[in-house]
Amino acid sequence: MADAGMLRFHVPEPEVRPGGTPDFSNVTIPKAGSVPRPEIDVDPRTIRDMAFSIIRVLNRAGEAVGPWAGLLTDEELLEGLRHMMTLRTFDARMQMAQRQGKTSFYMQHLGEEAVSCAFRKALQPGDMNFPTYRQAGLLIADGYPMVTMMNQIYSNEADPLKGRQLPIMYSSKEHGFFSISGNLATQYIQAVGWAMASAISKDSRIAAAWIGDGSTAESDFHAALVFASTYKAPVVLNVVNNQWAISTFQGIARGGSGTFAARGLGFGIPSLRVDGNDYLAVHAVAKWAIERARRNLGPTLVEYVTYRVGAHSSSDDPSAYRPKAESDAWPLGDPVIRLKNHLIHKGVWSEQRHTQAEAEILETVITAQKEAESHGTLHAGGKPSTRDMFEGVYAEMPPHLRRQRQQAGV
Ligand SMILES: Cc1ncc(C[n+]2csc(CCOP(=O)(O)OP(=O)(O)O)c2C)c(N)n1
Ligand SMILES: [Mg+2]
Repeated sequence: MADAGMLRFHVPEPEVRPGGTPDFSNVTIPKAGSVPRPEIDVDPRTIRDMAFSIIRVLNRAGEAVGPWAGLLTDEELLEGLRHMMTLRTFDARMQMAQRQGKTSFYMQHLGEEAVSCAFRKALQPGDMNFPTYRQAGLLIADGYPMVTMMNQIYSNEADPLKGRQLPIMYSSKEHGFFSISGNLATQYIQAVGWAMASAISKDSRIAAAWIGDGSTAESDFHAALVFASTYKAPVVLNVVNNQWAISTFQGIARGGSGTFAARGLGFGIPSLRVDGNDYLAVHAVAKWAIERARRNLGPTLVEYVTYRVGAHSSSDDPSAYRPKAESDAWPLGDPVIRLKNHLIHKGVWSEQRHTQAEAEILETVITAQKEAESHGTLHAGGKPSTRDMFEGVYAEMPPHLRRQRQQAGV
């Protein structure tokens, strides 16, 4: 009782700092196949424990096991592997392009490829994602042209967004990819609002909201959950828990709730956790949640348990705040290697075909990059026209902008 009467202030601390030995012994990993698959119209009160477990399909031997397995054909799985490999190669090339000064900024998905690639395949055309900057797999897996993505990254003359957005902040209505906003968590309330509007107009398209672990600390996240639960909006509420928010570990935003999925329980929202490095598990859980939304059963909160292997962005150096080998110690492995091993186990893939696919994909990405660079990069070649800067915002241009445009001579 030495400090009776003296108040204490608690700041959660990560287990390990740079120089320490990575330790994930506090991350409880259930066996693959061990979490049941409830009926779509399950009473949310009966599955509250799912917010504290992890749905997994792929086991260590590369087998797909349990009630969430068996939804995808071999062809679909091979396509999924190709999407993830493409995203990884795209990332590596664009990261390098940033280092070469061809763009000002880049953000990688390393280790998180399964989340966005598998989720996209569970959606239908017309559904709308409200993504963050770490879900480019939604575009890659939907066949959005890589050249167009690169044009945006280079802010060149063929950039569909005309240099108005930060590199990687894509936008494509046709591909169900709402314009990315750098203001974290704003997309969560927008997704719920869009979903409500879809229901009000008696449409059949559902929305998917995306947020990172750190951004759940924003009040927009909580406001979105109020609206989603009260109005049973047709929306899937995705939380990508990659353990880090730049240099802040997930324990800060998670606070005392135990898991991010558990945040949904107070709102009566069915809340699941899934192995985010397991393509099959992500896809199966996404299907389940999307079907609930489409059948007017309301929102589902899904926490993807994964790990951000790369730096936060091209402006970040993680060795300043976490042990260098921490990603190697991550107990859920690598999503590309796990799906590759599964397909080899099934006899529909091999090391040799994988190496060959890597080379083919690299060639495709380089070809796209050459084409994009022919339209210009940050410091060389074609740029969006100065005139574009004035267009497309106001239906009728205000006098002060008209004057500025005249001054600029465009
Ligand atoms: C409202 C707001 N606050 C802070 C930032 C600065 N910021 C950009 S990314 C980031 C970390 C986000 O971490 P998380 O939500 O876990 O997503 P991750 O980067 O891990 O995918 C922060 C703090 C911002 N862009 N917007
Ligand atoms: Mg994060």
